[in-house]
Amino acid sequence: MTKDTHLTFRQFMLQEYRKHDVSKDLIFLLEDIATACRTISHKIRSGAFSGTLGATEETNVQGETQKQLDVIANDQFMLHCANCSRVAALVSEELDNVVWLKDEAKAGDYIIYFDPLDGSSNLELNVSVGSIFSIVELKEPISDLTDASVLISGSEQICAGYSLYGPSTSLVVTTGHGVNGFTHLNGTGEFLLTFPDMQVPAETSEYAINASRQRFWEPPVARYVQECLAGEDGPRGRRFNMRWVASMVAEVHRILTRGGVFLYPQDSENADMGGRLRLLYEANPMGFIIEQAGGRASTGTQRIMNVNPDDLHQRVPVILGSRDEVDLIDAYHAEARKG
Ligand code: AFP
Repeated sequence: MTKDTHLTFRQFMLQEYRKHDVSKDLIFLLEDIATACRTISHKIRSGAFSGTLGATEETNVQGETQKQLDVIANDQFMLHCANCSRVAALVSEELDNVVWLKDEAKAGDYIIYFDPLDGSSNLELNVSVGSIFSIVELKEPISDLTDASVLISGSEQICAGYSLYGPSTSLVVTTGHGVNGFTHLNGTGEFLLTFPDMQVPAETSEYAINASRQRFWEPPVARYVQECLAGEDGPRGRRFNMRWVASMVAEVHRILTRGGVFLYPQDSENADMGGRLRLLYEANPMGFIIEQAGGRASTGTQRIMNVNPDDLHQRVPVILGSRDEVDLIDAYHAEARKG
């Protein structure tokens, strides 16, 4: 691979500006986010030397122990996102409340939601982790700068993306005109377009679920997995493969690359919280990306991007990936509701 045969991130985004009128401010903001991701990638790769792979003594608002790199990654996102004068507010998995960067938020300003380091329990294992982000453009000014004023449905997103810190560092972005994947070229430091127009195949024979939670599953999910496990002799008439990385970014990247379905459903243990994964900075951006690549993203009962948020750190059930599989799991939920 050489630089000459691949568009740089900036070249690609300027094409998007010409073709789809993507705002230049959004392009500058995405370049700042790309810088944050490059820096986080470097800090993860050097974490074993700097002694930063382990935990802090703090817990975040979710009650989860923060890793040192969770804090470092959060600082990078805060620093680089604040660079854009159109950003009015930042919402992070690692922070209890909204950080307002302005005294008043105007129509056209951006709200950025992010999980700076998803899957951080994998850090010491040298297994892939990632950052996830979502951007909403305000249609109306906000006079009352409270946490409640950024509870905006995922259908309002104008951009979403993630960076995957794996054997190479990827940046995958949608601005609502398909999904494009870039790879960080060591040496020049640029993200180059390596996976244009990513598509989730409609059909798949691969699913991802934390099977250790089987005893808590609700009937539609138990039924779906049971039928996959039955293989050629079961109702699906074919074998299914299973994967579980415990890092949503890695699971979504696999689904964008070769198809599949990912489930973190509501179950009897997490029902009180509404599920496991967070709506604003995990489920919504991943839902937008998967839909833009031709897949579907559902809670089992509704489209994820149509969920009306009522809390900054709200959790939701997540079922996303190849369209036919998500349709089938939704149909099992509908049948279960009818009894
Ligand atoms: P962490 O960021 O706390 O490691 O959580 C990762 C995650 O939110 C998501 O990336 C995984 O799909 C899921 O949680 C893993 O959950 P399990 O611990 O049940 O495997």
